[in-house]
Amino acid sequence: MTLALYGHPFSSYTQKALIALYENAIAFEFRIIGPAAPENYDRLKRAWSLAKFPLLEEDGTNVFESTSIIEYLHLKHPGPVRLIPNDGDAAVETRTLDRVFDNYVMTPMNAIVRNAMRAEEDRDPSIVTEARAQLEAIYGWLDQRMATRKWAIGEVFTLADCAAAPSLFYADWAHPIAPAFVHLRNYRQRLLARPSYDRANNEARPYRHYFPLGAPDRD
Ligand SMILES: N[C@@H](CCC(=O)N[C@@H](CS)C(=O)NCC(=O)O)C(=O)O
Repeated sequence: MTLALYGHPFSSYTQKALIALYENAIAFEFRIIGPAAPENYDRLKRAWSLAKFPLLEEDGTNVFESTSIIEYLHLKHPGPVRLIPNDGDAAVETRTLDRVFDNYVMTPMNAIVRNAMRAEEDRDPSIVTEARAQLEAIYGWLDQRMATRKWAIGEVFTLADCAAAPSLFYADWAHPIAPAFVHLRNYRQRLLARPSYDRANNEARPYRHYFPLGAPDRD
């Protein structure tokens, strides 16, 4: 039985899935998407025609979308860290916060990054202005929320924190979290110190030069 994850160490959504694998020490094979392994990209493309990664493969089953990958791991490879709480209300809150981080942190952060990757003449400053405003709004909302919580939904580390770690990591690079948002900044630091994310972050270090806005000399 082989569990394989297709992705790239520097990819935010790959990191989200890696955190879940590392939290419960699940054995898997990492298959990198990149020029050195074209066969991995071919496999990804056959399994999911949009070729977005990560993709999880197990004995002929393909699971794409990072949230669904974590839901799959929760069902098929349960471990001591229950990333989806058993309590129904807490599970709804977890899934809501997972959507918040993907849709309202990761998406505007990606918009800024993708714009910077375009040729100079194709860049659109209005995309960046809008994305910065969206990030500023969600930073404020999250800062209030994190004033009374250790992790996204409270005392337990969940799927929502798997989404939060890479999204806040890169969002702060693209649009720094202001010092006034002290609760959010502290939460980001807690995420960075979590061993599962620390490992994913360290594995991504060799690729920091890929960050089109220039990676800051920290974190
Ligand atoms: N909603 C997807 C997003 C996946 C995604 O956009 N992945 C990026 C890498 S972080 C990707 O595949 N980029 C290459 C592309 O869009 O062709 C998920 O949660 O897995």
